[in-house]
Amino acid sequence: MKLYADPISTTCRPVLLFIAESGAPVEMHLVELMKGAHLQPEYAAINPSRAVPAFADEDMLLSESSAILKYIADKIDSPAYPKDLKKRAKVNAMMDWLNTGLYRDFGYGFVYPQVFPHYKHEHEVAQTATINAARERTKKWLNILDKDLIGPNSNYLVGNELTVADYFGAGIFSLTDLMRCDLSPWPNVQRWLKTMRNLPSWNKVHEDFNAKLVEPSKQAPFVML
Ligand SMILES: N[C@@H](CCC(=O)N[C@@H](CS)C(=O)NCC(=O)O)C(=O)O
Repeated sequence: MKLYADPISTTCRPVLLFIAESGAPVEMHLVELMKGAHLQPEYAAINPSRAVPAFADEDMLLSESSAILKYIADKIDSPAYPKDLKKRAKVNAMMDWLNTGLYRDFGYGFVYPQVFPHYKHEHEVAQTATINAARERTKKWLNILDKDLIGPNSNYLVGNELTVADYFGAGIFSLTDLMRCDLSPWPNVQRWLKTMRNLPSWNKVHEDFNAKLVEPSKQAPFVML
């Protein structure tokens, strides 16, 4: 198995973290976003969307971090992607919730227009309106995640077992380091994220992200959550 990835990417870090924690036999191929390696024709042949991560198992090519996580977990028979139909459905639901709800508003609406020039709106009014609307929607998602989905009794996003949904969510939440977010209004989210940060491979997997994005943005005048 081969993974094409860049650890600065929010959608690559969950896969890299899961591989590191599970010991899955996956060969890492670095695709440096900052050098535009993902835009080269050789990479477009692997992922026509020109985005990371991409994955290969023999002749099968796969994109989408969520699908890649599930595939690797199944391939190595990991309990992180439960076989039980009902448990698996809950993990799938959580990953879709994160991907199409929280990540859409927090990542694409709030963080990326502030951090990446190609996501920034040309007109200041549109930029401010996008960020403000996404910030309010992000808070709504965080309230739901904190009170209804994790709640005071669960250790993880889906009950008390670590699943691929936690890896997926942790990638999105590592963006809170970049944006210097105060998560104290959401104590259950904070507690869960602390558990994920304590995974043995967390620091190593987040080294490049911290050095290339978090550190250089320490003084950036971001709109706060
Ligand atoms: N839905 C995809 C998103 C992949 C994605 O957008 N990756 C970003 C990095 S986080 C990327 O490669 N962007 C390239 C670009 O913006 O040109 C997934 O989950 O894998």
